[in-house]
Amino acid sequence: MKKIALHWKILIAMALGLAFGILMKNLSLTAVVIDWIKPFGTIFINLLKMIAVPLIVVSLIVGLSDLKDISKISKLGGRTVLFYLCSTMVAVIIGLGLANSIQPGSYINNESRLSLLAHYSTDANQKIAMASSAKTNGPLQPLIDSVPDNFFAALSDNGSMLKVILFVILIGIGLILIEEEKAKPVIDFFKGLNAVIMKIIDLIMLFSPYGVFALMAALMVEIPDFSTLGALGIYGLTVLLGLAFMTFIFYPLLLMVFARVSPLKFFKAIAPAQLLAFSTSSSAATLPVTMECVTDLGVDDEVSSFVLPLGATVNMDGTSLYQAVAALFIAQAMLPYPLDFHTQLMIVVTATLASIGSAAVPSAGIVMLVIVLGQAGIPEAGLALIFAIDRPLDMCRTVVNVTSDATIATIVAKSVDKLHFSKD
Ligand code: DAS
Repeated sequence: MKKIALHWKILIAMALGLAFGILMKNLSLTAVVIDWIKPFGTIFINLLKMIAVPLIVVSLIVGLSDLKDISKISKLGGRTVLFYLCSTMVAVIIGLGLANSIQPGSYINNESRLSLLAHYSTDANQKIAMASSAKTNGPLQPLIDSVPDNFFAALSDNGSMLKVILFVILIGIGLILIEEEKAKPVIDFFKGLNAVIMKIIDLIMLFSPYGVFALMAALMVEIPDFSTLGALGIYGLTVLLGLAFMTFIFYPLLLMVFARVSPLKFFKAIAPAQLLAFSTSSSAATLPVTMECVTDLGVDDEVSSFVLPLGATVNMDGTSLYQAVAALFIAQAMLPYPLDFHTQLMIVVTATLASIGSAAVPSAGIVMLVIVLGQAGIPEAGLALIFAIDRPLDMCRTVVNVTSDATIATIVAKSVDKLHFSKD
């Protein structure tokens, strides 16, 4: 209940922040908001940026070390991870496709864009300078750039997240390859640290209604007109369009092709899990109900008890689609040049990996978005632009995360003949 209460507090804070910002703007008291309210929004964004790198490092190591069991259940493990990775990459590519064609960031008029840049100029100018220098490198520079020469230096630079992720993946592989008794204490340490970091995220989220209020009020005061609000609305619709495509086109196709299962029956069976995912914004909180729903559907416990917990940890199609759209929206809104193909390819890789590292808790996706933005050279300050409307999108993308897990559990069950699904 606490999580749902926080839910509504955040949505109410959004509305109050919007009203308060407009009121202060009309009373010509914008300086009060900028000096006394906006700092709480900046602090909130900094808290999210603070926890992002420790979260990706620890949750990736824990996620990868869970794969250690997979080598034992080889007939399930390989195809499960393959389906998870493919569906996540499809989600990112759909997100990029929609964001490139709809161009939500272009709906911000130039005056608002300049004002956004003025408020976030240091961050944006740094990225613009980095991007122009990067242009002069050779074609294999990205490959060189993904190998850290100093892991700890990479940890301190959001632009080197792929270096951090590569090193962490090597640690995970090392943990899988060494003897069980040597790996266990290390895995237990990281599992404990993961629990601590999740608790820190819980605490940060307790502050989120105040942070969202401040961000929304500051946004209303700083933007010269409502074109930015309109652009935010189109950004939100772009995310929802992508999530709807995944839910009503992509997964039904997968179910019909790979499991010969009627999408109608499937959705009827998993509706309770989708509703809980929508109201809690947490795949982890929804997991017990997701397992119940797929069992009722006919998926054998042996499959669901392996595929779903892994999916709740490493498979977040809704989150990765959202991260792709959000990254492009911020780039379109704050950078004076379009993102080239290589940078967008980088987003596919980082968003896929970031969604593996995203925790199954509310707002995990926007915490991990820091990784995607940093690696793609997009100003992280843009988080302030989108955080104000993040919660409703989190509710929807969590539904997609859960739907994807249930879809793939059904397909894997069918592939090992553990699906006792009555045909239509
Ligand atoms: N709320 C996360 C989940 O539980 C998803 C996200 O934050 O993107 O799946």
